Amino acid sequence: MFVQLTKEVNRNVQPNLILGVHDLQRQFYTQIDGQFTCIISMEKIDFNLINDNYCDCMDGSDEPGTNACANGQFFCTEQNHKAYPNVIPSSKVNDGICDCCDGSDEWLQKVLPYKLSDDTQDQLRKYQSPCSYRCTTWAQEMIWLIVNNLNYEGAKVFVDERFPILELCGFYSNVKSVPECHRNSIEFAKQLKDPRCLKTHLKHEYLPEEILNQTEKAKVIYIARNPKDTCLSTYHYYKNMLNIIDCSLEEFCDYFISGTNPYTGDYWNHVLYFWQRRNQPNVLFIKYEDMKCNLINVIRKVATFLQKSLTEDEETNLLNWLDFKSMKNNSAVNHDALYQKSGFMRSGQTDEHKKEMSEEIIKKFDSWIENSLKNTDYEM
Ligand SMILES: [Ca+2]
Ligand SMILES: [Ca+2]
Repeated sequence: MFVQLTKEVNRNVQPNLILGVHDLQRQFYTQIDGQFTCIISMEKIDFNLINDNYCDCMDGSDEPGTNACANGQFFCTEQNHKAYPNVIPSSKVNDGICDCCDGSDEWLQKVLPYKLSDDTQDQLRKYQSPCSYRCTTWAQEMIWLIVNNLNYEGAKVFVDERFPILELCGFYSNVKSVPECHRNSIEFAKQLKDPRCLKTHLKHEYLPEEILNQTEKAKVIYIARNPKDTCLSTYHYYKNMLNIIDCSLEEFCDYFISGTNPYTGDYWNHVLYFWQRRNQPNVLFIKYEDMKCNLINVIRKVATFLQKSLTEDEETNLLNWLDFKSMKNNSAVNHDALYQKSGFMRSGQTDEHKKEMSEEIIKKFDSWIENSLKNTDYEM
């Protein structure tokens, strides 16, 4: 049962039109003769009524990105995270609390009249809008736990405080509302005790020379992801979180392929630099897609690389830790109910680009990939 809100509403609050949509439902949000067909209740409405902050469809499907429809659901822009919810009730959209780890549910950046101190927010693990990016990855969590001898108690601390992302101060240095580990990431990393875990997306030229020439004892675990998915995820992050771009996906793909991003440089320079050094004793090269297919295998590789040995029980516990959170938070049950079928989340985890990129973009990518890999032994 879906109920239209009768309160006075402000139409035409327009977020990104496709905000709040599950990857597998994006295909429905295509304009045909200026109209949109409600997904389940099938009424035809004007396309401009999508996300205009008023519930027009009986099934609520015209308001994926707002809280206008009762019983609606909002899908976070980043839908691949194991430790955070991927879908939340619409009532939590723009309520001033960051529910999605990428903050995409708080696109109005509403500031609540009461402001909890940063310490209190940390303690409660509840963060107020404007949100900072808090998504983590399996990799960050898994590596930290292996390095720290499976210290599950210590793993309750916000992951970016345990495992800072070096470049974030470049984006957040003047933003008071984000935690210290983001605003002042380099200084924050300096004061951590050994063994330190540091994460970065920066091109290798920006890394300390000692790491690259192996004179330091530091080890590098490099995680490569399919360039199309990397491009898509970067697009959403820059557009919806950092708000530093305002272009179409197609334009961003051209930019990605051009290799001129000042932080990451050319994708293939980035990946192939470490691929060619994958047999060095201080480098472990992993593909993101392998983590999805065979996590236990990757856990074993990482443990061996870090000279840790895990018993069978410890391996199982670690797998459960990573998996338990996913079971608890990814709302698979909700998805199954929504699609009246099981298994959607599983298929939605890889090759995300196929749902958002046009055939033309994919062709462009494919020929760029083929050309770039001509004289290499890299396998996609
Ligand atoms: Ca509407
Ligand atoms: Ca919220």
